[in-house]
Amino acid sequence: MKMYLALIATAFTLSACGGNEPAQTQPAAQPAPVAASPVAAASESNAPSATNVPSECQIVINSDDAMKFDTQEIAIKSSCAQASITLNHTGKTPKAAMGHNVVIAAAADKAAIVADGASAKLENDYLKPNDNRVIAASKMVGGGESSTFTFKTDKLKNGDFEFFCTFPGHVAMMTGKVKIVD
Ligand SMILES: [Cu+2]
Repeated sequence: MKMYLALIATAFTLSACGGNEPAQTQPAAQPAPVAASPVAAASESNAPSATNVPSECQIVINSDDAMKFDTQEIAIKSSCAQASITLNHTGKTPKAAMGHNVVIAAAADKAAIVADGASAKLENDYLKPNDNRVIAASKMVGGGESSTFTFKTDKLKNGDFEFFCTFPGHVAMMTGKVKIVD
């Protein structure tokens, strides 16, 4: 019986070693793959900000090195008193060259927020500090980075609202509507 167990243990050890070898030969500098489930990845790394937001009120937006968001509309359910938005940058270009953020504001305030943001420079994520026209905003992210923010939706009840990126030159390509839907 002891011999039998020893054989099993030996076989297990051998198969475990065999399984580890391919992983060790992979280049260490390989870029991390984009998370298969952005929502799950975001709630892990940003748990404090999204903990109280139901999954149906959690929105994921992807952006890339081609200066694009993967959606032109953010639809927030009217039942969501709070919503969270996770912005993923699936590209590789650093923030200084191809940074993106998501800013939510009244459509009428967009141009002025973007203009003041350009003056505020990258060190302020291209947003004027304490700009009270901004309803909510993510951090500026570069390739491979993500940012999650949570906000109350009550300011979105009346009027036209948009989301956009304030990195200089991006707003024409990177903007869309924010809507409250049933
Ligand atoms: Cu951008």
